[in-house]
Amino acid sequence: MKIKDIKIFLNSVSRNFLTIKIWTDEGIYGLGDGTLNGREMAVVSYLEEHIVPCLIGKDPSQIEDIWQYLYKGAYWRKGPVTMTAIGAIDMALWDIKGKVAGLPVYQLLGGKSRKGVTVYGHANGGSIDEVMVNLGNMIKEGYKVVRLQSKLPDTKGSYGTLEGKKNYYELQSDRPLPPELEWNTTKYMNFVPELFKRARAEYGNEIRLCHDVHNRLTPIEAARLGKILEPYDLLFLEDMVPADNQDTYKIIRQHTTTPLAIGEIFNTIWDTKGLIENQLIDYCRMAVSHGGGITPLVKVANFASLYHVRMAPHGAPDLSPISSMAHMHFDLWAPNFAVQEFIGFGTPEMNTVFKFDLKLVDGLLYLTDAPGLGIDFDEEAASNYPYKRSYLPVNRLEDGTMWGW
Ligand code: KDG
Ligand code: MG
Repeated sequence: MKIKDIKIFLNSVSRNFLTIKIWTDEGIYGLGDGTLNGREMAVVSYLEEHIVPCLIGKDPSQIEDIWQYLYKGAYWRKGPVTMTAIGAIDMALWDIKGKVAGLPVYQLLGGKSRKGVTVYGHANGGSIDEVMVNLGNMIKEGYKVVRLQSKLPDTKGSYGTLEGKKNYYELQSDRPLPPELEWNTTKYMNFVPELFKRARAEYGNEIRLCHDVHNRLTPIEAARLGKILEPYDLLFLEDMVPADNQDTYKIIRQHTTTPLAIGEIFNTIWDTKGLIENQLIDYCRMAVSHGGGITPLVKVANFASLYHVRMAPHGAPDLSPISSMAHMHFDLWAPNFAVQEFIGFGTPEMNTVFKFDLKLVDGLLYLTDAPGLGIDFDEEAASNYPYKRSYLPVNRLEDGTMWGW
């Protein structure tokens, strides 16, 4: 079997998604997600100009060799654009392998380690009251783990909501230039404990809760937040500070027992190495798309398992349903999987384009035994939704200083 063609689709189906379809000479195809929020065209061009020509005629069953060829062979290793492009190819090759074998991908990885995938949903809101209502509804729906994010009072925009729209930033597709928002660490530090205090007072201690700090604190502020939140027993605090300097996590770790999660912007196992082997984190959030595919994520999981670090892959709305399905197979297999971020089954528009079969029962997602990744992509329906340039927001302190969003 040989790779005959690789097609690239960039569509704004509720938001921009980059999908690839690898065709073999035997009429089987595989699908991959190459979406890199706000930098989609860079991945398109990396694929079109630098990957596709090298793969035509290659044997699609040689997944490991193709991965090494694209990673080592480029000479220029790592980086989100390179690794997302490789990730899309890798997913599609696993999809093909599963279809050829007539088996779901989790079987090729070693079979199921659990009956279903525990997910965490998001309870967002423009105020604590609103988050509490959403949390209550999610508990009624059966969620066992919920992430809480609330808009900060008296600030211009805040992570988790989009002013009047109360929607995900990641789902917006109408920002031809990055909107500018405001950040105030003092207000945040005073406000967040109240959010979790209310959640515990109103819903008790059984529901598992988490929160995403989105890289907005300094190490010592992060250490303090972790300590303040200890009484509310979080499953994890995510992205307290960027891990460009992995040693900063030592400062946080020595002050708090609140579990720490990071990894959604990691591209290779090297981004995880120091954090995992020094036992500075508890959950690794690497994703199949931005982390270079299923092949390297399996290696990260195995490495993490030596240090009691568990996998909790990124599942924001800017990962396409193809990544979500690839995660499902990975999550079912990985012995040290913990929880999958899950934001629902997609918008009606998305459901005309991406076809898959998942069931959510009592906070666990269940997969069918369809071969490969178990997802299809309707090219014709997708062509109704042309790409629109769109950015994530940027953040500034009140005095105008650039900050992390
Ligand atoms: O594109 C950026 C998003 O993926 C990110 O903001 C989502 O932090 C995120 C999360 O944890 O889902
Ligand atoms: Mg995050």
